Amino acid sequence: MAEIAEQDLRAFKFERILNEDTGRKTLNLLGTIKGLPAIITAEKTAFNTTSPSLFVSPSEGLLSLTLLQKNDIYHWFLSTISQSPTSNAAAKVNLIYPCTDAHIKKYSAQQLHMVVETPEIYEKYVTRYITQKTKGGRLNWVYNILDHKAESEKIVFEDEDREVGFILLPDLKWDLVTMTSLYLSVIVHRTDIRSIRDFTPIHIPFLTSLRSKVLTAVSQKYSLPADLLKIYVHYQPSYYHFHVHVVHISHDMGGSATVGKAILLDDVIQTLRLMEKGGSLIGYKDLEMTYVLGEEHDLWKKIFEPLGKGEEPTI
Ligand code: G7M
Repeated sequence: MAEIAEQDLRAFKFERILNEDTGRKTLNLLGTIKGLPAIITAEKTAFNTTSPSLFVSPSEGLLSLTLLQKNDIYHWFLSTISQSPTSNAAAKVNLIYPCTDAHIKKYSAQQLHMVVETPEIYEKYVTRYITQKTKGGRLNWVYNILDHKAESEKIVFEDEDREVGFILLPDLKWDLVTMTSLYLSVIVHRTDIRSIRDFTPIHIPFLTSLRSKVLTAVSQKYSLPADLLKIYVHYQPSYYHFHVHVVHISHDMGGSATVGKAILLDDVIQTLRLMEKGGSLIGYKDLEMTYVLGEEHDLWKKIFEPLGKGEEPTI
């Protein structure tokens, strides 16, 4: 299977650059493989700090060096670094093949906008969008994980209970090696929660027990204490099956943990506790939610852009 995947990647025919970020050192390419659209996303990995003493070694650290300039006590070089795909990879490369138009939009450079989603907009339009997005195989990868058809060898922890259970495993963004960029996902077994909009105070015990089991599992497997982890959800998420992001505090991964997208799980639980005082019927569906959307996002194109022009949404 690994060989087929590699052959596919090598057969990639470049079409155009979708996005490039020189700060985060990432590159998104669109192309085709055997006539079908495909996206490659590449990200330069963090430095391997497991053997920092070897950093200047000409065989295991900095291989070749070219002095660019020297000025007083300042020297700057260009260098190649000893690398291997298993212990010290140069880049993390993801392939989405075949990809859909939605993937192409998601990975394209685009202008961002802040939007305010009122309970009415959510109820009237966004729920319709969410229903559409749960169809058509978009959640296949989630069900493959829950059914142990994919990634089962990477599971860190599983609680098999159908109601409160979940699987904790590495997110596809993690290189599985660099501890300071640790990135795990919690994918719940229950299928009735599409996003935090479905939460009411009834779910407080579910969320608090999930949080505590995740912290125990991460501490046992990676020896990482709770105060070194960011645990958050996305609104809007890309996939409408409830999942939680568990990320090392040192990892700065661009858009994923930023204001306008990420909401700390602790804040969700606190908000639900406050809502409980107002009656258990109140929930996240009753909040005004402010978040960031890219211009290519269907929610922008079909709902918020028309609303901004005083026009009827086209969802
Ligand atoms: O934005 P949202 O909260 O929906 O984030 C979804 C997360 O799922 C992202 O962090 C993705 O990197 C992650 N993810 C997406 N896919 C398709 C996969 C996958 O196939 N396997 C794993 N392990 N994570 C994925």
